[in-house]
Amino acid sequence: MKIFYSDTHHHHYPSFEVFDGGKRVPYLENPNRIDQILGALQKTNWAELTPPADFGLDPIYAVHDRGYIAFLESAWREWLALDPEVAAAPNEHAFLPATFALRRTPRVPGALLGKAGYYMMDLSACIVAGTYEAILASANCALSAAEFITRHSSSFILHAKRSSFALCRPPGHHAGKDYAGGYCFINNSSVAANWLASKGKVAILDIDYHAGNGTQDIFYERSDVLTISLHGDPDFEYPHFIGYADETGAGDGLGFHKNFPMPKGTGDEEYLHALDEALNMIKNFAPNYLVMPTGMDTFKGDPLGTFNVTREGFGEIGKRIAALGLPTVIIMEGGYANEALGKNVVTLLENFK
Ligand code: OKP
Ligand code: ZN
Repeated sequence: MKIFYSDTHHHHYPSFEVFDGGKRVPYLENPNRIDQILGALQKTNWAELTPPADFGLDPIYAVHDRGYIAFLESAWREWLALDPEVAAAPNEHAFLPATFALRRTPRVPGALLGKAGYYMMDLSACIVAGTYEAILASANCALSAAEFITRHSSSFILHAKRSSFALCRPPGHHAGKDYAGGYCFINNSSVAANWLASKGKVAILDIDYHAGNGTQDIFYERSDVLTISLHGDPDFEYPHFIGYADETGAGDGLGFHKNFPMPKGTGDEEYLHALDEALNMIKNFAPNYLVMPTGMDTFKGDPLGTFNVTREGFGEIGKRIAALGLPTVIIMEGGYANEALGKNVVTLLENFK
């Protein structure tokens, strides 16, 4: 199986994030996550690691606002120039605002901190020196994996050969057209799905524990991309303001978005029940391609999750999705139980090789 990976992600490693209550904690979305997954993949005999190609900025601008991307590109440099304390010890700092745009108007403020409060939704998408470089490499992994399935889907009979894995970091599904949040900056899955949409119908099935709010926003008024997310109910869980069952798309996109909010303690059986309903929707939509933002934070004991999905559960989830027989791009999102992460990813991927 083709796996698109770049070690550039190591350059994005903020020394902290800010949790609820203002608590500074070590950055949970850390490089070790991906190192664990790589380690597990390297023990298999089927993982073909490949560096991503450079797709340039156009496929990113096709999804994201140019002013937002310009902000991501220059924020760290501007912050360094503004604050001598940061320049003196850059590794101990991360760029974050403390004032947020509650309900936004089209006016983007001129000041760097004003822009930050406008373009960021929380205190987890910390920007450091290597962030911009890492988010471009991450998006290029997703695009390369998408391109791979278009090149190879017609020439192989076995569906297993028609899938690819983008080992993305930073993740993407919380990033909207013009905002960062939840460790996400560029919405890798949406960039890949939008790129694929020029070649056929696309379904996005988000199985990360958290609602894919960015992806929901980006495709909410489109009928050519079906978006589905299974997640912890935003009534108790991050991202709190989006991901509810009654959000089903708008305009042309009405009926082309579906959320499956689920309660704390959701285990394999309940999860698979919701998944079957999602899979039926995908069958009815009859897409040419499937994009699968994949988080392992539904795993029992994940530090950011409340579900009890087991490793066997991941095997069954992968089996049922692979049974759709669609050319599939699997894109790494969350999962923070680092020691279990590698085996969990491999268990899911085994179904697509
Ligand atoms: C990213 B992904 C909880 C704070 C939540 C952000 C979580 C982002 C999850 N106390 N912080 O979907 O795995
Ligand atoms: Zn998550």
